[in-house]
Amino acid sequence: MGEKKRSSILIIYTGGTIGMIRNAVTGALESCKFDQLFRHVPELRQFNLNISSRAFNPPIDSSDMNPSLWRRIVEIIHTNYEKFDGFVILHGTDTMAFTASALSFMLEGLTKPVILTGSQLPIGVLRTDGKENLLTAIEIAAAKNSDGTPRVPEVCIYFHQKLMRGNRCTKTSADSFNAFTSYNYPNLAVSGMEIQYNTHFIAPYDASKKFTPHYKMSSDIIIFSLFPGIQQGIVEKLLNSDEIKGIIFRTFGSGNAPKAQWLVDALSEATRKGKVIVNITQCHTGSVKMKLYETGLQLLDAGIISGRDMTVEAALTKLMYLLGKNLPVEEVRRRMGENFAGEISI
Ligand code: ASN
Repeated sequence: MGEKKRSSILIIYTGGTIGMIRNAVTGALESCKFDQLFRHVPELRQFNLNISSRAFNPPIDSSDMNPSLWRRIVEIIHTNYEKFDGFVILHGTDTMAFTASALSFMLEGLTKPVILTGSQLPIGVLRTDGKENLLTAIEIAAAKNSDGTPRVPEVCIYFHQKLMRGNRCTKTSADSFNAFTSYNYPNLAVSGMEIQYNTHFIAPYDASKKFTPHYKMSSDIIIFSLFPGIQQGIVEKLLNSDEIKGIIFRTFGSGNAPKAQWLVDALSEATRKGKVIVNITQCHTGSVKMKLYETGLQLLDAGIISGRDMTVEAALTKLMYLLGKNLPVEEVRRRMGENFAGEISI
């Protein structure tokens, strides 16, 4: 009888607290090399897996993450796609939800697990959350269905016993181990003594999908958040700016904005000039419904499109991805409402 082939997992170490050590002079946490990080997890040898790694040199604090580094991650996955069964990305928590969202669009047609994880305490610290996060993320990346297909063929974040769809997550705590929440979509798995997969909510494996990595992301974009008392002059300057092609417009409640005529005029003028403005609520849960109130309806009339229940991270990176394609504006607006990678409830 032939032996079952061991699964192969590629770990991509980008940096983050998980791999940091404290500078004895300044007291601040600084990134360390991948080998040092690995020395703290001898348990990795106990896996019946082939584990390889690639590392950013130097590793970064995730506040320094940017589209060209997303491209580097995509390139690593692209060139190693056939060789590995799953990918684990070690990443700082601060911008992990942005990276997970961006990757969910850049890795079109993904049929393998890409699991991002990290930690709140460095892996060398006694009470670290990094070990459990890393070990379980690897287990999930290698998990197979009884027919040999991957259990979770999508971009996810695994953190503090929860597996979440990457483009549905937000970092919600700066200091709790339970740092991420997926408000508008159920967790894909929960790990206790066993890992309980919420199969119904996981993207099904589809062999007919063709893996198509994308590399272009446009940064001609801004997040703009409303607040009571926002000033006309400042808003008009922003909306008139020629550099800006897309705006994630953070509104109140179910997608409402003040009734002030100057605001409606400025928004209408901006959309008329070809800017793509996406309405995302400042609330954590629920969805934009612009037809519910007069204060939302006027935005619809101004040409603003509904981001429905997308996270800010998902809406932002989806717009970066679509604007990067140089499509006609109307097509960008239409496609913002389509579901690409489970980021939006239709
Ligand atoms: N500043 C760190 C980072 O995002 C925070 C962390 O990883 N917990 O890189």
